[in-house]
Amino acid sequence: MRVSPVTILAVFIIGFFTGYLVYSSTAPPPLTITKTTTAATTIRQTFTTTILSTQTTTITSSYKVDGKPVDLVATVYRIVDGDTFDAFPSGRVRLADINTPERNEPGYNEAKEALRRLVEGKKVFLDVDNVNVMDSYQRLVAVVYVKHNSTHVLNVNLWLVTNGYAMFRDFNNEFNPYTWSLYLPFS
Ligand SMILES: [Ca+2]
Ligand SMILES: [Ca+2]
Repeated sequence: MRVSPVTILAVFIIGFFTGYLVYSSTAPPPLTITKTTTAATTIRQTFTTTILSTQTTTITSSYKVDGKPVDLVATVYRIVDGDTFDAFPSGRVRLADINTPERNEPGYNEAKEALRRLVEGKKVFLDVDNVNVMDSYQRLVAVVYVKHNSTHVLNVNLWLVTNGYAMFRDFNNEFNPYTWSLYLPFS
């Protein structure tokens, strides 16, 4: 039996489309790329937005130091030096308006150990500088409070100065270190 070229062509075309239909119904969906942002960037953006706007979003905690709402509560997991630590979710925190000795300067280790005893592994209550939020190294600038007892917190920045581990350095920001009190009521 002779098969005409038209029949062969028709079978070929039908086969091609059948194959395509089977492929298109079973092929995986096109790859989509989801935009991701690192956690640190998200935290910083959220926090910066919060501080620079109205301080009324969920990040503002319900704790109060001296009757004023605490800007951020964080847990310290690493001491960097006498005036800097890493905490979650705040990221790196630089204690406002004080300065401790740099590495290889006298008093460096003592200041670092003093800060470690005060805050390492603990929950800290941060009053973040509303004026600049961060310094030029992207560290959150804050007055740091830690629980002293059930009714009061300790101003860590001031404690380091009064105990000889740090000096005041009054930067242009929200804080005036000469008005600080060592212990403040906490609720
Ligand atoms: Ca503040
Ligand atoms: Ca200041």
